[in-house]
Amino acid sequence: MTILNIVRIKKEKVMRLMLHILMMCVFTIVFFSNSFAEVILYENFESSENEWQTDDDNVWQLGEVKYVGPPKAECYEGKRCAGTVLCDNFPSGSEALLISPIIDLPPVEDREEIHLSFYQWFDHTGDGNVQIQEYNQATGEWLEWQLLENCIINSYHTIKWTYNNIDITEFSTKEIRIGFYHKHESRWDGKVSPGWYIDKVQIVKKIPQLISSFETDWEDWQPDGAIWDIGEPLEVGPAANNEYSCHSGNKCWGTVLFDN
Ligand SMILES: [Ca+2]
Repeated sequence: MTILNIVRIKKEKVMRLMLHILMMCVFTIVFFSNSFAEVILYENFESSENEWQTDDDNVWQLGEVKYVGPPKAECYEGKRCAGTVLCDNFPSGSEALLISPIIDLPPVEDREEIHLSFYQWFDHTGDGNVQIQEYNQATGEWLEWQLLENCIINSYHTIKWTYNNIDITEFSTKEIRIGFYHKHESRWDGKVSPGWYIDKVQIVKKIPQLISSFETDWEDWQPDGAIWDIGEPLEVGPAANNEYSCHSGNKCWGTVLFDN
């Protein structure tokens, strides 16, 4: 082998290495630019200093859960959450709105979307929905509340804290407020219930991603109801086949992770 050949082979190896490094850089830039998320609102109600308000504080309250409500009186994140009376069932025939601070939604580009997400737990004998209100800069007045999503219709309950995600991209560039509306009609039997509990409310601007490891959160996926769950498979499923793990990592999706 001549010296010229040796130099040529080394040059080819260096070129291949540089091409590999270049491709890795391009992949990294594309991946991180796509997964970039701008958090516009993050509220877990852990601080008593916040700008949330209600039209009836005998119904919507912020603080620690006591006596009734989610299992073991646990909020989704931390020790405090929002709930329709934190230490008792809600009052019969009550109606109340929990209102977020004013939020400026940014503009979006290309495939960017803005999503409102929150965790909820409810055992409710009435109705509950999420609404949005837009500020009219021209008139200086708030417009009528608009329904975003019905969460509870005429009595329903969840087994555990569940995730909810709503696309609010159409309100991009608007000044808005989010409202959680609770309503209960007085019943002939006077029956009331623990009510509706909310925690970890977020508004995020990002390009939704198909790929997810489910190790930390639902990310851009969303369950419809309380059947699909994220966590460690226990008792049934992979565990029943002596496979005590997900395909990778510790968490995966499952249709009820602890039972059939
Ligand atoms: Ca909390």
